[in-house]
Amino acid sequence: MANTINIEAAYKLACERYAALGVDVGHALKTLATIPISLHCWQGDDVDGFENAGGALGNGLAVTGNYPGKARTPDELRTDLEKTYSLIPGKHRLNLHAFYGEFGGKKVDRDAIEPKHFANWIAWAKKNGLGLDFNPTCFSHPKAADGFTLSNADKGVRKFWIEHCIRSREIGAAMGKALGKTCVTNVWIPDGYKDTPADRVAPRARLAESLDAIFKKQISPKLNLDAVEPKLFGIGSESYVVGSHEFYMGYAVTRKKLLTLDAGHYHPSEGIADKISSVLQFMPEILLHVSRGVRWDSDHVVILNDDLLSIAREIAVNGFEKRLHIGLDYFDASINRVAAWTIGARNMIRALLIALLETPLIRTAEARGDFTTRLALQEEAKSLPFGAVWDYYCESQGVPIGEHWLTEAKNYENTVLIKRN
Ligand code: RNT
Ligand code: ZN
Repeated sequence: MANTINIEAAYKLACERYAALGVDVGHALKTLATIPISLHCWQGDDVDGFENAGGALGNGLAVTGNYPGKARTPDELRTDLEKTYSLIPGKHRLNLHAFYGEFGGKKVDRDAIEPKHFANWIAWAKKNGLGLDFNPTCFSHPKAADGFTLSNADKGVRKFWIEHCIRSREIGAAMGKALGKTCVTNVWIPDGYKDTPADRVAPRARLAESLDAIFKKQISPKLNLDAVEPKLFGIGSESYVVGSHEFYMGYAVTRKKLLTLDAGHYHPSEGIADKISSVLQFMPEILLHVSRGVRWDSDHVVILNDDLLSIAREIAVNGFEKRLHIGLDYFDASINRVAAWTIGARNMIRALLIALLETPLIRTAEARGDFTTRLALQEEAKSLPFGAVWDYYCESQGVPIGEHWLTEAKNYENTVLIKRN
């Protein structure tokens, strides 16, 4: 285990170095501790859910890998999450999908879910001091098999999914109420065509109408906030996605909803960082799905790359942390799933820390038109001692420092996960 005295000595030196650049490290750490990350429950079981054993994933979501130890029950998923939270500094949240409800062995279809099916999750979240977020599950279901849900041409199918989404908002509100922490309920649907459509209009008109029906009932924004998630393409919807960026951008602005920006939902070379300051001109809050596409919307584990750092700096430098809800969204079944969560979450937090340590001198250089200094300081920042600050933060939050979290994840694998096969 790393030596506490060394960690603190390195931290002190780092503080001096940053102070010379006008950065108050202590203040940055205080801010960092207030930013929750919503961990996505679906990394723990490869987006299977608990409705029916071995439910077939479809609708453009693809998980590859067969690493041993995936959670098979809500209790196993909760145990894995507890382990994960113990390896991540700070207080965070859990993002649940509707098909992770607990239905007591009964067949409860999506249009019949109720808050009571999430009572164990709520009690568990309360016990662990976590906030909850929610999502209707509009995929992996016979009524989504033709690739259309809220925009389906069949009125009965639309009605089914509208009811599911209405109930999901109510569950979100029940979570918000029980925990005293606002729930964000995010609507994502897979609807789209593999090949060139003849009619691009009708499905979009139907989607707008369905969404209006879903959001008709007013719910206190203290309990639940609604978000809508656009996408450019998916597997099986390569040529046309009904809920495109422009569709939901317009919808969110006119209906006063949150827009969800998923890092994997745009052209492969297009990042979401630059979108944050644009859309926040026109809407009060947004939801982020932090993900990593590799050549496509592949949902790889989030790493500390330039995309992530750019997202984090847009949040931190502008003080947007109060207007942004940060969730992770990826699924990798080829590595230890507790590690997958931990790596992505620690990277998100570490990226925020690096961003919070940005010197104000970069901005002042820009303001006086000194772009030489701006570029020079941006580049020098890449070798500043943020690692020492990160180690100190982990130590002060009582979680493992550096790679020591991996020892714990491996022990957990050898004592708990391995027995599941
Ligand atoms: C799919 C969206 C969506 C899902 C989750 C499981 O492309 O990103 O957010 O990943 O709802
Ligand atoms: Zn997403």
